[in-house]
This record gives sequence, C-alpha cells and structure tokens, in this order.
Amino acid sequence: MTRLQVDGVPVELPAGASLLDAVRATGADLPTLCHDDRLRPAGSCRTCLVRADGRTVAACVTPATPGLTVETAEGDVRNLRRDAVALIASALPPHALAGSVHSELAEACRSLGIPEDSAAGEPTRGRDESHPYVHLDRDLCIACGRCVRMCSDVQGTFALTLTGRGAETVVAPGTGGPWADSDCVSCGGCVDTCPTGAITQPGPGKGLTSRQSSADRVRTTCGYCGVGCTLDVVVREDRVAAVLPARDGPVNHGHACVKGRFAYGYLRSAERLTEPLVRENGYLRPASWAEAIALVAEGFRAAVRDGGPDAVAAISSARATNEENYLVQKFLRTVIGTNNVDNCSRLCHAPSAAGLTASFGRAGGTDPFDDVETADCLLVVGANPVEAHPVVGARLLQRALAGASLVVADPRAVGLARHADVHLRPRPGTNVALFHGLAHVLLDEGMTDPGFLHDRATGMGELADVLADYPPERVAGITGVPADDVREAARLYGCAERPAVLYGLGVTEHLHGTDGVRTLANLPILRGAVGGSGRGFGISPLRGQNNVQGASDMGALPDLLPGYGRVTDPEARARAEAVWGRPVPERPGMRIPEMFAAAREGRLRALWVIGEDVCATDPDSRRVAQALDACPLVVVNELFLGETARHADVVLPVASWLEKDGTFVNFDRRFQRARRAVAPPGAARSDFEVVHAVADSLGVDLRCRTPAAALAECGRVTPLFAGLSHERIDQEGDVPWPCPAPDRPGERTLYADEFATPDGRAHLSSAPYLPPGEEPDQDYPLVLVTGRRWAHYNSGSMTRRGGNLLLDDSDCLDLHPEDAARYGLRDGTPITVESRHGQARLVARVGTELAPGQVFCAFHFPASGVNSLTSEHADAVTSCPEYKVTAVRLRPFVSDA
Ligand SMILES: Nc1nc2c(c(=O)[nH]1)N[C@H]1C(S)=C(S)[C@@H](COP(=O)(O)OP(=O)(O)OC[C@H]3O[C@@H](n4cnc5c(=O)[nH]c(N)nc54)[C@H](O)[C@@H]3O)O[C@H]1N2
Ligand SMILES: Nc1nc2c(c(=O)[nH]1)N[C@H]1C(S)=C(S)[C@@H](COP(=O)(O)OP(=O)(O)OC[C@H]3O[C@@H](n4cnc5c(=O)[nH]c(N)nc54)[C@H](O)[C@@H]3O)O[C@H]1N2
Ligand code: SF4
Ligand code: FES
Ligand SMILES: [Mo]
Repeated sequence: MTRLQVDGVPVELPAGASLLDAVRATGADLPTLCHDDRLRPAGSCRTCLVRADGRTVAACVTPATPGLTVETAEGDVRNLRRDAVALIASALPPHALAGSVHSELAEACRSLGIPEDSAAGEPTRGRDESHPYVHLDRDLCIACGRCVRMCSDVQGTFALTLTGRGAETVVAPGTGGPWADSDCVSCGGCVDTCPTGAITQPGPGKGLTSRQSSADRVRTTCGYCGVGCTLDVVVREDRVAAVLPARDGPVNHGHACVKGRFAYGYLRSAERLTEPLVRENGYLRPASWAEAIALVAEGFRAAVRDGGPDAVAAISSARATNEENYLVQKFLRTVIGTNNVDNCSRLCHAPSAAGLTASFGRAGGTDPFDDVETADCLLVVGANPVEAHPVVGARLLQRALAGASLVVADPRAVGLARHADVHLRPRPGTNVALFHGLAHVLLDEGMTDPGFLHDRATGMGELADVLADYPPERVAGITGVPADDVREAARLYGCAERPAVLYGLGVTEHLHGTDGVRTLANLPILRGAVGGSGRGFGISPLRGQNNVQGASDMGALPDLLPGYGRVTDPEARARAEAVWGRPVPERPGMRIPEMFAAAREGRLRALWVIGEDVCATDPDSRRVAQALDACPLVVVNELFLGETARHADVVLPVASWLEKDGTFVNFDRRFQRARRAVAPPGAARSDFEVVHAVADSLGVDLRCRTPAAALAECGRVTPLFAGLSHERIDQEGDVPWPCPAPDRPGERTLYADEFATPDGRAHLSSAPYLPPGEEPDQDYPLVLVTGRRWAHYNSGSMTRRGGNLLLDDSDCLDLHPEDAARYGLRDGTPITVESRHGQARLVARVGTELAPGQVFCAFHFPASGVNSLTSEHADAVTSCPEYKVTAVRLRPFVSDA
C-alpha cells in the first residue's frame, strides 16, 4: 500500500496506482481528456495537471509514491488545467460545446467555468457518415488518441490511426478511405471513449457513453453470444436509444461487439410478429391468444390421445432464459409425460458436455475465463473468437500481444492465426489425429506431469499404447500439418507454466466430435494443467448462444433433468418428482434429429419449436422441412416469420432478450441477469408466459409464476443451483455454478480437490482417429467448412434486420485463388454450390484464408440455402451434426430467367 496526501487528505492506494487514482480516492475529479481507465495512459493532453511536492505533473501518468504531497485545488494549478482545456476547446467549432452537449470536454468546460463561446473555430474538415453505427465529425477531433488506443489495446483490430501534423492531426481509418470500407468491426469502443463527440453513434444514442450514468439505463446481459457481456440499455420513451458496455461488467470490462452494442434494430422491425397466427386453408391468418392457445392445447391433447405422450416433442431455445427453459422441460415432463425435449446444444456443444463429463465429471469448462489473464500459452482450437466471441477474442489477442505464446489450430487463417506463434492447419475432420500427435510429443519429450497422472488421472497405460501410433510424421500424413509444426506446438504447450486450452465448433461439429473433445482434454491432463488454481487454465469450450449452457443446465435435454441428473436414475427422478408433485418419465426422450425422423415416419404428432429456426440452421434442411410438413401439429414461438414458422400450424409471437426478465448462463458458467428494458411489440408475450398459458389451458398449474420463483424452484430440484436466486445475482452481479448454498460462493475453478467422475479421477481417452463422414471424391472434389462471420448471428433473423445488413449483405463462399482459377471464378461471381444433399447459391470471395481444395461459408442468409448442402452425418455419441465437413462442387450460377 502507498500512503500519501491529496489536498491535506490522507489516502492509501495499492501499488501501481497513479496520482489520478489518488485524487479520485478523495472523491474529487480532474479533467482527463486523453485518459480512459480501460487504456494505458498517454499523458498527452495536460488537462489533469496537479502539484506534487511542488512540481507540476500530469496526474494520469505520474505514479503515486509514498509520502507525496499532492495539491489540486490551489489557484495556479487549477488555472493551468483551465488553460489547457480552454486551449483545446478554442480550436473547435461552436457545436463542440453548444447547449446540452454531454461530452467529457463539454463537462470539463462547464466545471472549469470555460464559456460556451470559447469554441469559435471554423468547421473545415468535414464528416464521415459512411458507416451505419460510427460517424466521425473531424472538426471535433482533439487527437487525444483514445479511439486509436481503444482499437489497438482493447479491441485489437488496429483499424484507426492519427494522420496529419500539429493542429491538423485527426483520427482516420488506417486504410485511408471511408470508415465503412475500413477494417472497423463496429465494436463501438472508439464511440464509447471519444471525449469530444467527434466519434458518435448516429440517432437517439448520439453522445451517450458508458461513462455517464443515469436513471434511464437498464442493466442486462447480452442476448447474442455466450460471452455474456454486461450491457446498460438506455431507454427513452420505451424505445432503446443505445446499448452501452458496462465498465464493471465481469466478463467484458467495458467492451462489447457489434451485435450486443448495435444490433437492436430488429426490435422495431416492421416484420416483427405482433399477434398469433393460425393456419387455415393452408394460410397463416391472425388470431387471438385465446384461440391460438386453445388450438395448441387441443392439438397436444389429440397427439397424446392418438400416439401417447411420446408423440409430442419440443425444441427449447438457447436464446431464451433459464427460467423459460426450466418451464419448457417441466411442461413436457410433467404435463405431457415425455422426455422429448432438446435444445440447440445438440447442434453445437453436446460433444463438449458429453466429452468433458466423461473426462472430468462436469458438463462445462474447467476454469474461469479470467484466468487466461495469467496463462503463458494459449492453445485455441477450432474456434474463431475474433468473429464469434469478439470480447473473448479481444482478451485472448491482448494476452498474446502481452507475451503469452499462441498456438491456433484451424484449417483457416482466422483472426487470431495472424498473431500465432504456430498456426496448425489440419484438414477438416482430422482433429483426433492432430491431438494425439501433440500428446505423442508431450510424452516422447518428457513434458507430462507423472505425479499428477499417478495421483489424479487414469487411462495412461492404454493411451500410451495408442499414442505410439501417432508420431508427428504419421500425423502429418493424416492431417496435412507438417511434423515440425506439431512438435513446435507441443513444445510451446508442453513447456508453459500455465497453459490454457480454448476450443469451439471446429472440434465438436464432426462425426467424431466427442472423441475430439476428449482427446483434446487429454492435453491438460497429461500436463497436470487442470484441477485447481495455479496448475493452469485447463480447458474451456467457447459455448455459442447466450444461454446454451443454461438451456442444458436447466434440463432441456432428453436424457437429463435440471442439474444433470439422469432421467434413468430413480434418485434423480425422485428429487424432481418431490418438487414437481408429478411423475417424471424414465425413458430418455428423442434428440432433435430423432424428432425429425419420427415426424417423417408418422410417429411424432406434435412438435413445439421454441426459438430455433430449424429449417434454416439444422443440417440437410430439405429433410427437416419434410419432417415439419409430415407432423400434424407444428407450433413455433418466434420473433419473425422465418423459414420454420412458415411451416407451422400455429405461430406465437414472443419477446426477445431486451423485452423480458430472467437469467442466462454464459460460457464460463456464470449466472447473470437479463432484464426487461422495453415492452415487446403488439400482443407478443414472453416464452415464459406462453408455456404457462398452454399448461393452464391443459388444466395443469405449473406453479412458479415468476422467473424468480422458477429459478428458486429449480434450486430445489438440484444441489448444483441450490444457492442461486435472482436476489443474490442482483446483488453479486454474477454467480457461477456449482452453487450449492445461499451462503457459499459458487465454484469458479472446478476440481480443486478431486474430479467429479465416479472415481474422482480425470479420465484420459484413447479413442483412435477415424475419418470424417464425408470425403471429397471426383464428383464432389472440395471440402466445404461452414461457420460464422462477425456481422451476423446464426439464422440472421435479428442481425439482418438493422444496420448490420449494411456491413455484410450476403453469404459468400471463400475459396483459394488456385480453385478460383480452376473453376473460372472471380471475386463477386455468383456461384452454385452442390453437395450430395442439395444446393446453395453464394457469391465467390477469393482469398488465401483457406488451403486449396477447401472452401468456407456462413449460414446467415437462409435464402442462400447453405444447410441444404450439409449432411445428416452426426457425432457418433451425441448426434451433433457434421457441419464442418461436406463434400461439394461448384459451378458459376446461371439464372433461370
Ligand atoms: N458473429 C457471430 N458470433 C456468433 C455466432 C454467429 O452466428 N455469428 N454464433 C454463436 C454460436 S451459436 C456459436 S456455437 C459460436 C461458435 O463459435 P466458433 O466455434 O468459433 O465458430 P465457427 O465459425 O462455427 O467454427 C470455428 C472454427 O472451426 C474451424 N474448423 C472447422 N473444421 C475444423 C477441424 O476439423 N479442426 C479444427 N481444428 N478446426 C476446424 C473453422 O475453420 C472455424 O474457424 O459462435 C457464437 N457467436
Ligand atoms: N451450416 C451450419 N449450420 C449451423 C451451424 C454451423 O456451424 N454450420 N451451427 C449450428 C449451431 S452451433 C447453432 S447454435 C444453430 C443455431 O441455430 P438457431 O438456434 O436456429 O439460430 P438463431 O438465429 O440463434 O435463433 C433461432 C431463432 O430464435 C429466434 N429467437 C431469438 N430470441 C428468441 C426468444 O427469446 N424466444 C424465442 N422463442 N425465439 C427467439 C430468432 O428469431 C431465430 O429465428 O445453428 C446451427 N447451424
Ligand atoms: S461478445 Fe457476445 S455477449 Fe458480448 S456483446 Fe458481442 S454478442 Fe454480446
Ligand atoms: S488525462 Fe492526463 S495528460 Fe491527458
Ligand atoms: Mo451454437
């Protein structure tokens, strides 16, 4: 601790604090135009001057040293600060300070008594309003560089620079042209830090930043990806004016991405569903809630009458809250009497849940993400966090720039790969061989932890036998990764003190996805880098949807109850039955692909799809549509009339994340609150209310009438969540599970004492490498990998309805220049992609992100038909689709017209 005096007041500060911190500790503040707590100090604006032991210094860059006497209030330093601010303001045009402008500069002028008319410069430099979310008014730029540092030191995109000399210095995109054509990924960091209003968001949010606080802000958790950013929603007249990153957000620390920050245009889209629709004579027509709910209830009753309870199934939503998912599975189990409930974890990280449970005992990542801040080696596998988990991607990149070694394993040159020490580029579908190759080197070169393996793991003997078959040279033959790269990567991971493994769908969405997870989990076990703080970060899946972890935690799964009790386990069932007061069926229900198969065969008579656009996002989508058409009753809860809703018999309009209350669980197992900021449009209701209404109509009271009551009830079903409540999460901000008691903290780091497997040990996997389900051949010579792009989210139903469409307006197919030449394609050529299952229409994008023979596209524009290409091949253990490997061929698109 450092003790010093500020204006006669004694203050105590932790080591490393600055004089600015010292001043603030007394409750006073200084103008700090070039400073932002999220950034390294620059000390260039000279507006924070103070007197320290008689010397005049910039408080933001001067360390607080013991015994120092600091003066801020003396007339002459105050005048120096005033002069510095006045000089900056005088160069700006009048609108910099006019009227009610809320910039930091305007506030500083007000507090220092600098009159509005001091700003009397000529506006000469013009504006850049090319971008949908970021507008630049060059005349207000004071060249403080905060935006540039935000873009480099927090976001890691390096899109901005300061150009010009002296008084002419101004921020500009590094690429030179308009902002819209730059490398900017619209994270909003520059908008949020700019102290003058030079960079702003257009519209009602203009000038709002996370620094100001006001009563009209609603704190919530982002409803897009699983990072779980804390956001403050500014509401004006029941409309969202802006969504700002919370500086005290436990995961995002004042950062966000284009989706959470800006993609709320969908809220008021004219296409939002505002009333229920029911099918009559083949057409969907508007109906009252009473009519729609009665139809649904009657349809479920008829399905059970004709086919038994197992003729009804539901797909619950990983976009919806925990409380909604809890209610959905309770409805299926206790009202209908079936375990036929699943969620999109099936399409995504079901292999993680299965694999991590088999290896360690629990279905989640092993360590809190914050621990990557202390990791010295990052192994990022089959994940593209720069685009898919941007705030996590930014934190990983900063860690690598700060010196941690970085190994990226991805067939594509994804964002992080550009900064990697080693970029391993396996052929899609060959992970298990690659991971065994890395493990082989760990073992061969003595980089394992024999003590840990002896005391806390099992399966080493068998694994050693299998690894003997995976020397780097053989692995090179299977994966295409040079043997020396395998060795170098293994050494980086093997010699690190605190290595971390993070991975994504490039591991799970394969025919052998669960084997992939398990053989990747072998690496931290071999190194003894899992199982308690200080050992290393362990391994964490970058789970996708905002609440995919939670949907599974809540038991929206055919074989598992809330908290992961098995439906086949009499004890687990009895616990749930005691709380629910109704019997729980013991036979595991159908998984999503089984539901579609049953529908096609006439065994499934009613399907309730709650927030998953299965006709756009499930594989082999033509077969999915056939299933829906064969099913006598399809009910869809949706925001929009998407592909799936168009096949429904009843469409129920529902609220989205900004319009309802509840909780989400993010990718590192934190429960966080989602809060209603605005009302849903028209007659739309929350999924929570809709499930209650259907149960009521069937004459069953599901009880727990509020989301808070639902989470409390869930805590009685499983010890994993027994200590959770809305009240507690409101107070603490975030609470991780397991959380067995209200007076105990949740467990951020798992397995400090023992693993949660039956024998308390970590289990090594000796699964051999097996080839993917699809292989290229003469007819279909290319391997198609599908995945994500930064500007859109999954089916795109929300991000296509707003400014993000201006950032990315079509599904493109990335291909190597050699392949482009072979097929006579150029950048921008419309092409038809054909697989053994269907065809899609895309636009060629030529580049070197992929190796020759491989192509990549996203699936954000359902009209392009990407998922009619993908196959029904699925992970042997969990049925997760093999989205990452499809054999295809290309031809230039020829219009029928
Ligand atoms: N912008 C945006 N963000 C999103 C989403 C979105 O749609 N858009 N969706 C959210 C959801 S639901 C999810 S699940 C997450 C997904 O997040 P990620 O898992 O990061 O996403 P993907 O882009 O599908 O796949 C990751 C990478 O796997 C690589 N890959 C493919 N095959 C292989 C292989 O055989 N081996 C290896 N090592 N790598 C391979 C691909 O090249 C790709 O770069 O993102 C979430 N965030
Ligand atoms: N080719 C290919 N296909 C893939 C993937 C891939 O990598 N490649 N990835 C797969 C993965 S990982 C996933 S998770 C899936 C995602 O696929 P989906 O779950 O279908 O995708 P989303 O667009 O996130 O959301 C589904 C729907 O929910 C609606 N919605 C949003 N919020 C709510 C809500 O609160 N309640 C209700 N009832 N509805 C809501 C949206 O309007 C949207 O239509 O896609 C999968 N499909
Ligand atoms: S990183 Fe994920 S959670 Fe954070 S703002 Fe973006 S979409 Fe939302
Ligand atoms: S804030 Fe200290 S010099 Fe700018
Ligand atoms: Mo996902």
